[in-house]
Amino acid sequence: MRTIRHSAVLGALLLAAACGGGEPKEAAKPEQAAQPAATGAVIEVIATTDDKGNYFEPKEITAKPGDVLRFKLVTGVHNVDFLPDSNPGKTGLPPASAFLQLPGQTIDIPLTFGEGDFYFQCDPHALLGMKGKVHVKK
Ligand SMILES: [Cu+2]
Repeated sequence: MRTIRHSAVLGALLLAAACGGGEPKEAAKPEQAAQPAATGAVIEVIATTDDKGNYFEPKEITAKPGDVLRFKLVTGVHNVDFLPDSNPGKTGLPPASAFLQLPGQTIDIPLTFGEGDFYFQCDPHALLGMKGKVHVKK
């Protein structure tokens, strides 16, 4: 009788040890579907085409983790892509966005993928220099 009870207690302890200590895993979030949490600043970046070319303005941004980059179309057809090739070693990058086609349309990208320098581009105009960088630091 005593032995059985001890085994049960020991088993429970082992189970607790096995379950404890792990990092809680974050559930996968739907990409760009949810409204960003209103904890950070919203930083507007325009995407436009004019006689200077195709460009983001500003093209260099400093932000904090949790801020939101709001890309807003002025003219032209543009997207936003945090290309993995331009961001070696970075994880959790957002997927390439859909194309903005209507003036005033926006895409919000919450800066939830860590600190550091992150490079983005408009895919069809990257070779024409439509690129930008966000420096994310607490
Ligand atoms: Cu473009």
